Amino acid sequence: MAMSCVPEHNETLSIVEKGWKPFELSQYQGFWLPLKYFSETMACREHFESSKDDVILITTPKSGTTWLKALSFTVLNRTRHDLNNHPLLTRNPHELVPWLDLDLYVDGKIPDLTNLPSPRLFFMHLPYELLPTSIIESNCRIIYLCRNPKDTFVSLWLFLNKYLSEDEAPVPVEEAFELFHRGISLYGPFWEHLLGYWKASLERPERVLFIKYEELKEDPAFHLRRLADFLGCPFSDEEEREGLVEKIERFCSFESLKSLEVNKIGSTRLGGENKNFFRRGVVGDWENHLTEEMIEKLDKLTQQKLEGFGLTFKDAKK
Ligand code: PAP
Repeated sequence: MAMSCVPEHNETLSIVEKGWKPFELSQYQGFWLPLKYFSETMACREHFESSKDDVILITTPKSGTTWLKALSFTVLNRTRHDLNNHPLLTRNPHELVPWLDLDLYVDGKIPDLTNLPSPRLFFMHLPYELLPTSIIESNCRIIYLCRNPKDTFVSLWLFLNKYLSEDEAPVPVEEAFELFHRGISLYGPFWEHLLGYWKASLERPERVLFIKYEELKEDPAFHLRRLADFLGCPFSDEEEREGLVEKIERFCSFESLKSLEVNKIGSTRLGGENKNFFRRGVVGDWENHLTEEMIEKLDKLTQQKLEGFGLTFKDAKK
């Protein structure tokens, strides 16, 4: 039975930032969380009981979440679902892999997740430092996907503007950029989000797989094999012979998913229109939206924040 849980954390939400429309963000332990879903996140942090077989997909918003969900779901369930009669043909990836806190701990109520088939596949945007402790303690697998900051910012800015109602003016790129650069963005600061998982992947590589969107784009088949190995279900010789890796690559490609009827209509449970999760799907679109000054500022900050940790991006347009 679902229990109600309304956590008393309001005293910790001292700073609220309204600029990143349509979500007001509140600072919590150094990160910016959407105020609207605070009860969901806190209930999940306090009550989620992880098992070591769980697989948790984590991304910074607009790093390719939809793609990672499609790939991971397909790889994990490949003996159960034939590609010719597959759930992704009729359901959006966000429907198949639930957002652990926002989809399942609705209004802070605690769901019963014990009957879900194993391995349970969930998704979150939470930074490593704010994960439910049971996720760390259970030693379950975490797959983290991130993307270069310039494309992430552009994708986020354009996506959030689509959420605004007709009477709300779009947020100008200059305003959104200023906030992002100051670290104020959904689940940001962006760089600290990356570093939390980057360090964890270096410390516990068998439990935390770190993937960059740009590298996934460059060689999806290589990363599909890496994903399957990490999940403990490597592609067999027979699957390799029949070209299954390449078939999954094509099946989950931007063009293929975007062209499906289900991804042209309808919305996710939280109100994002399915079609808005498939915009351009390329590396380097930032060149079409950012000024020279913005590019320089963001590159400089990224270098300052990440270089010492050996984390870099190949973000040039191909
Ligand atoms: P979310 O974090 O809000 O769930 P997410 O799926 O990460 O969103 O963001 C969508 C981005 O991934 C879009 O990038 P763009 O705005 O730069 O175009 C979208 O086009 C891209 N994307 C979605 N599906 C795929 C795919 N199969 N392959 C490559 N990129 C994809």
